[in-house]
Amino acid sequence: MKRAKVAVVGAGNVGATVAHQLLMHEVADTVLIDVVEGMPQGKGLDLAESTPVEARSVLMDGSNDYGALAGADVVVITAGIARKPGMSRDDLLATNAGIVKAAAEHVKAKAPNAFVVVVTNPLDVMTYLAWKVTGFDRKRVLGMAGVLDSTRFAYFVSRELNVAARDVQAMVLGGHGDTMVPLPRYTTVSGIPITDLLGAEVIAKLSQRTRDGGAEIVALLKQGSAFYAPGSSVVAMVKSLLRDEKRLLPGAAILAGEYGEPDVCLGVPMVIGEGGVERIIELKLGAEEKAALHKSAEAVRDGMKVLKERQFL
Ligand code: A3D
Repeated sequence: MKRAKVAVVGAGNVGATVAHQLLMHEVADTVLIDVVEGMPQGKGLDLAESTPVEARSVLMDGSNDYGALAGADVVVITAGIARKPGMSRDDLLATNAGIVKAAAEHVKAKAPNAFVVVVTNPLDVMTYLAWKVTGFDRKRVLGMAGVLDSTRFAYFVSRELNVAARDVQAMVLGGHGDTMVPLPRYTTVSGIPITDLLGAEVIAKLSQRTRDGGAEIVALLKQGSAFYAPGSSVVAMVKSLLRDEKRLLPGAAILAGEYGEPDVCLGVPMVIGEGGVERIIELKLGAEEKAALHKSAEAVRDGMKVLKERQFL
């Protein structure tokens, strides 16, 4: 059987962490692609040299040449500029749009059958751009944000209740930003909704910490942004794609009217398998949740407007 191949565009903190976790979980042969001369080759070789001691049977490599995309089953796009303290996600938009557009053009030309998992911020807008530029079926282009936002929410809940983190399942929808929509009703500890376990005030506090989760880490690191939990979140999605796990995860999908939102990219629950985004689950939202999701979609549309003004779309 042919071994799966993942190409990770952008060999920075998130890209290298994704590659390391793909190695540790033996998911696929992996190539890191970056514009910095020698860096992806160095990280690729360093990773490869750990395979004997880790007893992992995967090949790891690095390249400055987008030709290395050839044969990739999944392309993870992490190339871009990371958010700096005090910088809003939207400040990143123009710079990262140029980088993602170029990467997506290469994917279209060199890996026309691949799934694309976008990580570059602002996430929902960049995923929409990658979808437009590749022209791929919307099932094949997805963004990673909801898994990260949900694992953060789950972690905060687990600490608050002093229960095992693995027993908490959280659901966070919407755009990856200040307008994300944590859903306490659909967040459970071994099936028990947290609304039965925690007071409204505490839930509101944990939801806000989740919304600020990225900024909290940026402020602590002083340089760069989170990469361990983002790396784990990307690998969960890649594994589900390549192993046809059919996991139901929150992810950024191109919507065509689901949740009443046409032509936008937004975080929704999705089933991920060998067909890509095989299904989008439409939850029955309350009026307040619906309004919050719509506000989130409008924030993404603001970013799309900037892309149009600057002729990226
Ligand atoms: P960083 O460590 O700076 O890595 C980015 C890499 O991209 C660098 O090595 C650059 O050299 C490389 N790069 C720049 N331009 C190109 C290009 N044209 N082709 C190939 N490589 C290029 O950043 P990071 O890894 O911490 O973050 C990467 C991106 O992911 C940023 O946009 C972050 O904001 C974003 N991010 C998103 C999430 C989400 O949950 C959505 C989480 C964490 C990071």
